[in-house]
Amino acid sequence: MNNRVLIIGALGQLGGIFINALLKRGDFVLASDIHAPNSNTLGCDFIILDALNEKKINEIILKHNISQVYNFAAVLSAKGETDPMKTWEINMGAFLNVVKASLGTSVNCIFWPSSIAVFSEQSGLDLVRNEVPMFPTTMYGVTKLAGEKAMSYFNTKGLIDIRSIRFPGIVSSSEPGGGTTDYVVEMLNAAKQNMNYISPLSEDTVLPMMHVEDAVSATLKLMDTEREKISISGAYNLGSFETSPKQWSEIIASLGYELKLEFNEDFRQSIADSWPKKIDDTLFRKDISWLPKFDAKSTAEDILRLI
Ligand code: AKB
Repeated sequence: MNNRVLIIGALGQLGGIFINALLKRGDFVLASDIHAPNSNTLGCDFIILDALNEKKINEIILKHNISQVYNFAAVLSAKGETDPMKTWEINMGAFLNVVKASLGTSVNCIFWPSSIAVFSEQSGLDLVRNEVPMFPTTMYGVTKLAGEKAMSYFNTKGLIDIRSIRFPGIVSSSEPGGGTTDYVVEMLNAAKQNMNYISPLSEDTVLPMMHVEDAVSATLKLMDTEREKISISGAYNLGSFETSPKQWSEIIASLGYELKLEFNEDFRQSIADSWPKKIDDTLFRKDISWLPKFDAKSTAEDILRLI
């Protein structure tokens, strides 16, 4: 049976590509966000919805007989540091309200993305395994870790089925906003427009990244997996490739673009320094039988083609 999916936070970096992938396989999709889109080219119905409004979420779930909720509403790592209290309120509020609004309804599964922001220097950043000490350095990371603990509680108690992946930096043609890894997309846009780029991270700062299509294929495969095959109650690590601003600019140059790169490190540098250089996602690949399709060069090439 096809799913009836509600996407919350659908106008962000991930929404559009998830909508397309879900529609393509025949799912019913209702997109929502706190603001209306500039023009509705989403390909599905859209509704204005504040992720903090539990009552309205519940009404929409009941009205449309929703079976799955993808909850993308969140303030990301860099923006979140400008008002940490508000970041907590929005990120945890959205997480809890979606869970509360779904309990006892037709919703049988929630997808809620976590992030590499849950990790810290204590996690062993050269190759981060799934279960390691975590002392996140941003409020965004704190909310992701708190959400992971809460989802683990709900899953273990059998209250509701919540699934999660710790996403690395996502490379897409849609723009990210407020993240520490945003430079990967910004640099591609600058190259395409023949502009210079000032990187907020130093040239050798290595972080894990992933083509958005790989993020979608991993998520849909996780959502399609029977619960018994999922060996953990919390979030999975997910990796694909690693890059630094310098390596990324060299890849862009190898594809025929002239990009003048300068560096002006800001507060995002210390966030990046507390994040993994490489992710060990053996557990996800074993449980879910998934492999990424793109490496660093094919990711840059494909996204440059799309923007
Ligand atoms: C961010 O940079 O905040 C996000 C993330 C890695 O979760 N892209």
